[in-house]
Amino acid sequence: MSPRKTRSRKVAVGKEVLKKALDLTPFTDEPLRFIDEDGHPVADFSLEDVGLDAAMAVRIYEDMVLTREIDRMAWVLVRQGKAFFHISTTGHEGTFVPQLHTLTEEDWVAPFYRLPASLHVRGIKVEEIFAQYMGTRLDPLKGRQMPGHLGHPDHKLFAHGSGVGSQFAVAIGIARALQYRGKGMCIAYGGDGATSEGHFHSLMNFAGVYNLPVVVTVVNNQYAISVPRSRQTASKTIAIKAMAYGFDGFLLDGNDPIVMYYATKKLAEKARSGEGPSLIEALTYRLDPHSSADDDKRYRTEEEVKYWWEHDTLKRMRTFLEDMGLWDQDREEALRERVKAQIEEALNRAEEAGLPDWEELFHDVYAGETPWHLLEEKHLLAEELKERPLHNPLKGGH
Ligand SMILES: Cc1ncc(C[n+]2csc(CCOP(=O)(O)OP(=O)(O)O)c2C)c(N)n1
Ligand SMILES: [Mg+2]
Repeated sequence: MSPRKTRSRKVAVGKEVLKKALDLTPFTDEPLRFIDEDGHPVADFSLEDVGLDAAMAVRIYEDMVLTREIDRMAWVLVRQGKAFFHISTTGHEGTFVPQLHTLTEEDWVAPFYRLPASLHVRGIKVEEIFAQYMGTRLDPLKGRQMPGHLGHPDHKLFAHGSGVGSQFAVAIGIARALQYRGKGMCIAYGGDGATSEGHFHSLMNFAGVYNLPVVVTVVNNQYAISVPRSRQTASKTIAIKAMAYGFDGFLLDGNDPIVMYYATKKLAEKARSGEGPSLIEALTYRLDPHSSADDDKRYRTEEEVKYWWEHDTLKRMRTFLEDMGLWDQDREEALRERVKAQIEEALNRAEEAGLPDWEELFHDVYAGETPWHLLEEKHLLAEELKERPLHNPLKGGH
């Protein structure tokens, strides 16, 4: 083929890709996307066409960078012994940040452990995120949860457990309650591995039967610790599973923040207006090991990880903004400075707050009187702490 023919074919393919994404086509074999794997638009479109304006496009990128840097700092806290565990968000920013930006104050989030570094988008303070990683006084959960299991009563984010997929079951109740009240929707998150749990079936089934206001987002980062997606399900895609439950499923490029924003905005509105549930499969990649207790070299190749770092969602979003004339090196440097200062300040506040009082362990368990067996345990612990005081790895503290 001549170079001109090759180019015109590329343009035609690009237009087809654009149309499929704009139409929000369900059940495709290839992920819907607006930007290619390097970040350039797949065809000509304006920000308006994809429901964005310049301020929101820039905001999404800035929040993705902040999310990345919070996450990198969390790894440092583990190495310093200030947090005992970390589950990384790195690589998932292009999924979570734009999605969270489409939500209103009425909406609920049923989270899982992959989200925390991005939850400032939901209005949670950066210092609260760091405090939760370290379990200090500013932690909304007062150090009683594992690091990375953030919940917040003021931001309609419930405190989830560690059991894979367990948040799906809670999302059924949340979505049903919102349906009764007639406002808001619930975005329910889980990984590719979580789709093998019964809770996923329960949510999908009730979502279809009751027409629940829920957008189920399966973050397909292609692994459940060491188990690859191919060992999780023989389905061609995860999105296609929605067909059997009676509603639409959408395979999206989870590292394309533009399509994540566009699709989630539309599907969340659909849910809020009583038109029913949707399933999103966000195809992405976990750039870090599963957690600070994992060695990913044992189950995936360096070449594979390198490929995904080269097509990092942050790079793609930056390239897109540059193509749109919204970003340059000066703005990048100014942003990096701001984020660095913000992180330092938030981290200091989180750390200087010190550890919560040990008595907190017994608070908020029962609404009424503390039952006798907890009082007995409290007494025993008080005795033990006299002999062996708590170790405090933080610089502040009480
Ligand atoms: C019921 C249950 N089984 C096993 C585990 C251990 N575990 C924690 S995370 C995880 C992997 C889940 O993978 P996925 O759902 O794909 O989410 P990802 O961690 O990849 O984001 C496993 C097996 C658990 N927490 N709960
Ligand atoms: Mg996974």
